[in-house]
Amino acid sequence: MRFSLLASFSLACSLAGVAAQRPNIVFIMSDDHAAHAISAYGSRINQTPNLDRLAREGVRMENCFAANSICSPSRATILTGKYSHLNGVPTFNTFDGAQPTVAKYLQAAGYQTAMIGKWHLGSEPTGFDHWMILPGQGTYHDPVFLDENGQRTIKGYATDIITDLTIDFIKNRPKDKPFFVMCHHKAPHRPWEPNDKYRTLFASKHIPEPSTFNDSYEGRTDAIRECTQTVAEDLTRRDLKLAPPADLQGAARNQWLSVTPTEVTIEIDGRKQSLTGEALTKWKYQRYLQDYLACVQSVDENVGRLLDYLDQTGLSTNTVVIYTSDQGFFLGDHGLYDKRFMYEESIRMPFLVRWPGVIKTGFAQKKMAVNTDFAPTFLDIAGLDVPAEMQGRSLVPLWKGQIPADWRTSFYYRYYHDPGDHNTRAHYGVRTETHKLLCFWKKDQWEMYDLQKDPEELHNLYSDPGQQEQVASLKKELFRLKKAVKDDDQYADQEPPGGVDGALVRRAGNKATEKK
Ligand SMILES: [Ca+2]
Repeated sequence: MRFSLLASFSLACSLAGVAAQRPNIVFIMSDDHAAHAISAYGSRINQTPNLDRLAREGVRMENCFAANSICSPSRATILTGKYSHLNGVPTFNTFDGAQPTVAKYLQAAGYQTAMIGKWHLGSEPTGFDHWMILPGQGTYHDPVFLDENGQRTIKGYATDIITDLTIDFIKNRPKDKPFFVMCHHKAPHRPWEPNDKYRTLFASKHIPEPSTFNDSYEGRTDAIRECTQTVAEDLTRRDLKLAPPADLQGAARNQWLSVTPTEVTIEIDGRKQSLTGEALTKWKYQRYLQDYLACVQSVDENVGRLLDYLDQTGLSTNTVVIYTSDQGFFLGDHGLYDKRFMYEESIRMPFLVRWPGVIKTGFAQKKMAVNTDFAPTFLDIAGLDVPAEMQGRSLVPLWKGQIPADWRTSFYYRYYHDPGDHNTRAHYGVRTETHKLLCFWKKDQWEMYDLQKDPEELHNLYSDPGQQEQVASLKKELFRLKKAVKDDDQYADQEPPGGVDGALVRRAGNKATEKK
């Protein structure tokens, strides 16, 4: 009897010890930050020393993918661990906050939870002890934030402020609980407005064009020709930061800014020069990337600031820090900007993670991760079971260099927003470790790529007579996965009701959110 009491007491003590030691989770996510604009991922166009530090001190996931490459769907998938067709956010639909989320599970298990920054899911956040979000897209300068009690405008630059608010949360949290904070940057989303300190950082630099910048689209389906996300034709005067005539006001000014110019007059060494055609396209690329990369520079600086804060407070040793983006982005690749397509630059999410003393350091993991894995991973970090309804699995073993024997060698993708903002055709597809098959289902048009021989995805082999066995095998895998993830074409023809720019944006006022 005495022994058993003693045993119970020591068990209780050790459980309390374990509870106190549960790791904190700092999840930093930017918006539209392509992995190929991070030097740790081999960027040819910029340097990101603070993100590189995270890579050096932790693990870099080489093949982490968004299951539906746009903002709100990726966010809904990260919160629920489920594909769009099961979480109800295939495009820009209001997220049903009554459903289970990883924040709710962590909160119920004793974590202090917070959501700071860009939310873009339409409904008020649930499962968070504290939240402070941008309405809709929010603004880069002097942003309005909504919280549990109301709203306030904070002077300054969004990326700096979101970091400040994240640090404030960590500072003021109850110290007897582990914490989980989602620090979601607005940057580097369009319209790519840099902080003043970085505005001219890339102005005098020539940014090399990607090798596929002049892709002719030969052999591809109609989709890439029909989309309106090209650098050559679809960037607006607003995107290019062209100054409207001083006398234009209100609607007329907005109208002027939304024009996609076919001729631009610039001044070089005091002489005016008119740009058209190829010269204009090249100039547009420079303007786009100069501002995009300047926005990334602020993100990198602020990741460093957060890492420094964790170091100074001694929190680093028991805090998992993750950096990712809600999807990738075309940086002139295939002549495009934006995301949406199932091509590599769009679906690949940067994913860096540091967990001192537990996972590898300076290690690159090539096995495939999907954003459905994030929620199960957070639960695993917290020592919690993963509910069966979640469709991904924990990435923690991969970070230790352990590859479960049944780890995925293919993943399923589905994009719905057609015509959407960029006339991008709906499609689904499968990516294996060596190949990719895409189906633009509304037109029954297909593309197939050999990723080993053609990593830039320039040669559509779908109709190649020598590839029919490969095509058949990929089709079989595609429909096996579609069934396995319970995609019954729930949203193939019709979207669920509601949008992400509704009530919260109305509450804050239209000026609190930027135009897409
Ligand atoms: Ca995004």
